[in-house]
Amino acid sequence: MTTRDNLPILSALERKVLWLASWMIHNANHLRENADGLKVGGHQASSASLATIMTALYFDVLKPEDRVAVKPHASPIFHAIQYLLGKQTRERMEAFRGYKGAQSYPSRTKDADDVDFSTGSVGLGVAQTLFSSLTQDYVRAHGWGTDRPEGRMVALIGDAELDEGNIFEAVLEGWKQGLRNCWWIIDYNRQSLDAVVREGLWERYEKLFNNFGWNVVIVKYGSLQQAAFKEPGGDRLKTWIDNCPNPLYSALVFAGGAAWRKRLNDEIGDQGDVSRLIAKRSDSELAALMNNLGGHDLPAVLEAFRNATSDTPTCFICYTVKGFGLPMAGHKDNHAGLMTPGQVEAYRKAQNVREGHEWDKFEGLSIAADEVQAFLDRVRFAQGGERRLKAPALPVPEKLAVAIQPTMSTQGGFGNILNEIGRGDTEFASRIVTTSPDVTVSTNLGPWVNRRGLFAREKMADTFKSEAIPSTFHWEFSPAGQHIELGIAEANLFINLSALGLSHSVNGVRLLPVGTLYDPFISRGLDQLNYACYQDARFMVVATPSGISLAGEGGAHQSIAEPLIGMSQDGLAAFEPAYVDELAVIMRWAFDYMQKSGGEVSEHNWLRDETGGSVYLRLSTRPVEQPQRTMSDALAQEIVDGAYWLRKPGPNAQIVVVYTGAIAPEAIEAVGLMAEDRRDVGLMAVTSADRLNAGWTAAQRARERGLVHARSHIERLLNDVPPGCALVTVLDGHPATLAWLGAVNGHRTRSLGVEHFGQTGALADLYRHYGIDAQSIIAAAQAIAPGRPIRHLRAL
Ligand SMILES: Cc1ncc(C[n+]2csc(CCOP(=O)(O)OP(=O)(O)O)c2C)c(N)n1
Ligand SMILES: [Mg+2]
Repeated sequence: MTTRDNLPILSALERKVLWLASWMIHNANHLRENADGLKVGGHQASSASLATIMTALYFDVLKPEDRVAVKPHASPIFHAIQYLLGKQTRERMEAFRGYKGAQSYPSRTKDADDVDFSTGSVGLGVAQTLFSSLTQDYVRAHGWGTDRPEGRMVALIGDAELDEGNIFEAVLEGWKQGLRNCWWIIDYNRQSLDAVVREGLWERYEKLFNNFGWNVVIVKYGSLQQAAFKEPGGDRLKTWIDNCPNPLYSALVFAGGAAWRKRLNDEIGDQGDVSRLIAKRSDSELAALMNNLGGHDLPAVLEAFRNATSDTPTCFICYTVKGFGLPMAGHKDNHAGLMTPGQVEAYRKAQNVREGHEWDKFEGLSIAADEVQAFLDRVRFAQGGERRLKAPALPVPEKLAVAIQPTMSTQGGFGNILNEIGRGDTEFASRIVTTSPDVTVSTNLGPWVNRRGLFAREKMADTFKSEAIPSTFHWEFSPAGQHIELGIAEANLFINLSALGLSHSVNGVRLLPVGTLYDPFISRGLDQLNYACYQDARFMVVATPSGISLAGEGGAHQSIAEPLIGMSQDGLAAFEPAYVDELAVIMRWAFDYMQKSGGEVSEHNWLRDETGGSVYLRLSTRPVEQPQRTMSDALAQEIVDGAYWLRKPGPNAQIVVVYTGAIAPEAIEAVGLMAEDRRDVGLMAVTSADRLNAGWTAAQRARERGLVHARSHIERLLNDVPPGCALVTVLDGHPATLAWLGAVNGHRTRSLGVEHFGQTGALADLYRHYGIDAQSIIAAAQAIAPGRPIRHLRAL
């Protein structure tokens, strides 16, 4: 296939794609109305900006193994292309932005037409391509998936998207990790949502990408412009174009041929050759010339893409006009602009599309339908079959071994469990990949890394080891290593987990990614975490240390909100165990859960366990005395379901203490101290407020829908609590995490937790200061369940 041969069909398709996208937007009933009752949204202009580039890519350049993150607002163009390729239905196109219709932003999980990577939160899809490329290298370096050709990971990027920091964090990491096979194509229309972007950014980008080892290809002039520059006076025109400020260029694109002529004549029109160059063109020819930026010129973009044959990461800066080909082209207010019905009508006629035939694929084309169809049937990108690959679930051992010391922390337990897994030569162990943003050692991944090594495509020895200097941790890199060490950027951690956690679908090779970080820094990567969950990546995030329990380590690192994040984040099952035997049960379950797909709600706990998801473990560095017990299947199930009775309340109980996590010793102590003055005090261990809450909500919903016998786990547990009994809940985190328990059966509830933070101190000082020590629990119990004074309550 040569460019020249395909050019007429490609340019017909380019026009068709833009028409279909525009019609789809015009047709959508779900666009927002503004105060004047006019429909806005649909991102017509933003889409149009990429019509040429995406036509060239999808119909010519891309191979089936390539993967693309499409700029969110180019979703209509993407869907139009998939429609032409027979992968998108007219019904979904008609329902664009509506219920079950084509999505406003390309969505892996909600769209039906093979979206490779979701986008929407700008910048994240971009970083996703970079980490997906690293994941591809990881998988292949381990000898997996080599039966498939290597793909390029391609991001289509709005220029204003480059203001997002995570893009640059990713570029830095990519350089460290030897990034290959990654294309970033910048839609350099010099417009953002609000306005026109700063001058000369391209030069900054060029230097920046070059600095990090990328090739930079600038696609500035279209073929009409290139030809005109060769005419006498052409160099003057080129200089004028190069010096024209962004807002002026945009304004003139919008204003059209006559405005171009006036401006050019005013500024350079008295100089012989260039005057003739301008004068010999009609207004519309002059507009076509001036609007012929590289990114709207098929020959120019095809040439740029085809010449990029190396695996060096490559950034294309393609000059474009936002809204190109449409009446709003270039206007700075066009972001939410829509064409008026009159404009659409004129556009329809200009495209030779008959009324009632707007959706017909070949309507109005000057090339015979069967010829276009034959071309579409041959399009390379569409030849690969299913784009969502599948990889079978890996068997997880029945039980994860762990040596439990009498006193240890959950973080210690985590390191110990992974270390035990790392000993084994199982397939399960070989598919675990750990990653951490410079907190590998301090989150206790060290023993695992010592066993399994760090990953790099090239071997790198540990100098301390080769110099025979004793050191606790081996720091050896090799293609067989199973830990990916990242720089301190939590955003990168979550996008890396997002990429690793989609490997089963992208590479057909299942990985079991485990990422560690400090709990408070979940907030720093929260949008990335949300993004990873939204595209249904599967991973385990282990956050430690957490809460004020890290005590003297740093007031600034005390996390409060994270348990609530764990509860509310869709696609993430959150746990906060107190004991290491609980953790072992939870991790075993989690490795299985991460691999599930599809299925129904379980009536046992009203959770959607069969659909699977990712898992968040909130762990602690606080050493806690461990219970001596054998783990029964029933207890293991309760731990996974979210709670169990450490001490069931008796029939006369006035108080039940409910705790989560590292605060267990204080809860136990308080219950012991109250026992002399309060009968039958109960103690409930909550291992997952998230799952308890979700099960409760789902069971209520089921009852409202007529399943009268639906009961969630927490409802069954609280049935053991007499109606007049009060609950005191406590955790090292925001009190709202457990406060809802009172609403389950209407028990009076006092919820203790941490609302303010920042004070360093010894653990006991801090627990007292923030009111989650045993005395505070007793005081709360005394206040909410008055009765005989509790003697062990000290006067405050
Ligand atoms: C993280 C994030 N912040 C804000 C937005 C809202 N937003 C949508 S598009 C856009 C500007 C996009 O400009 P650009 O990337 O240049 O694309 P263009 O509109 O020029 O096609 C903004 C700010 C968003 N989608 N994501
Ligand atoms: Mg832009």
